[in-house]
Amino acid sequence: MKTEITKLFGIEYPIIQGGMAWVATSELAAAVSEAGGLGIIGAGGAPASWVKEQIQQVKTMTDKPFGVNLMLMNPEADAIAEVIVEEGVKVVTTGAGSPEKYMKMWKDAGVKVIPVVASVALARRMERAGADAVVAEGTESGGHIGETTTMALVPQVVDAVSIPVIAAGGIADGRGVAAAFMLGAKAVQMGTIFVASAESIASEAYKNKIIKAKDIDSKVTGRSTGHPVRTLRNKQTQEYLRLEAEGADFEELERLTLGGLRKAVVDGDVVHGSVMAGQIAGLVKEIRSCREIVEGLNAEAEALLKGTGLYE
Ligand code: TUI
Repeated sequence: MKTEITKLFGIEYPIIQGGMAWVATSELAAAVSEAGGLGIIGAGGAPASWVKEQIQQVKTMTDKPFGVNLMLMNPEADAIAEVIVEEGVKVVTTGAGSPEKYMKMWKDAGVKVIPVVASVALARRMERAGADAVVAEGTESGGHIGETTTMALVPQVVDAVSIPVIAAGGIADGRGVAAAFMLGAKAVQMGTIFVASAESIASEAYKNKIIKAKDIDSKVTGRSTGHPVRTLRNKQTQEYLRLEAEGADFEELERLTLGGLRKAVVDGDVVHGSVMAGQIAGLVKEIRSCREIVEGLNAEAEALLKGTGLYE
């Protein structure tokens, strides 16, 4: 399926991998890009030196386009923004804030800028600031989230901006991709399904927790602190939600989750760690290669959308 987004990035399929902290390493990004989607290195909270190494590694693994996600709360965000330019990265996505202060530097260097937004207001602001497209990310997503569902957010963002919109949140099969296209999206971004892919470096325990998850198994912690985060329920979420209900202060809650994602992804501690995943985890039933995922979902969506004129 060719769309404005496949043309903008020079990719085969309108499928983008989320820039997930700890999980979106060179291995995953290269596998998704090699499969014809857009692989993304997730800077998360990592130092700029790590991001630079990962970019250099992906270049040795694939000649296809790939991107970097800059999580804007990263203390080294300024340095990473420069690494992106120095390394000639073609596409950057951003999360958890507004990338306005880097926009001129990136645009001058010919980097395509795709902010992830959770509201119409931020989508509009990003278009005015010069964004090439936006990812409209619904509250079904894993990790740091906004309030509005994908079903409600995507068509409202599509109507509000004239740049292409990429839908994210709650998508993990061809039906989801087709639905996103019906809402006006020109591509999808997915995270959870790629965490559970063969090439993902996430621990077996993390992948198994996604495979075993049911529809109701995710919880949102941190609503009281203004940083809502969706993870699969475990001892950590239980404890967090109990403390939050008792009115615990920000520092105490932060202590509980500090280093939690690393614990789950790298150490495989899915009991006390943060198992970030979306509501669609219940639909992910097996571990597949990135190629099987990208080609499979594209084929399913194409069959469903045939004759709609929503792609070439
Ligand atoms: O960024 C994400 N998802 C993330 S970031 C992350 S790392 C993290 N770990 C623990 C706690 C907090 C973060 C894990 N998952 N998605 C993109 C996204 N951006 N979702 C929502 C937003 C967002 C929210 C508010 C973007 C901008 C914003 O306000 C910006 C402004 O200036 O108004």
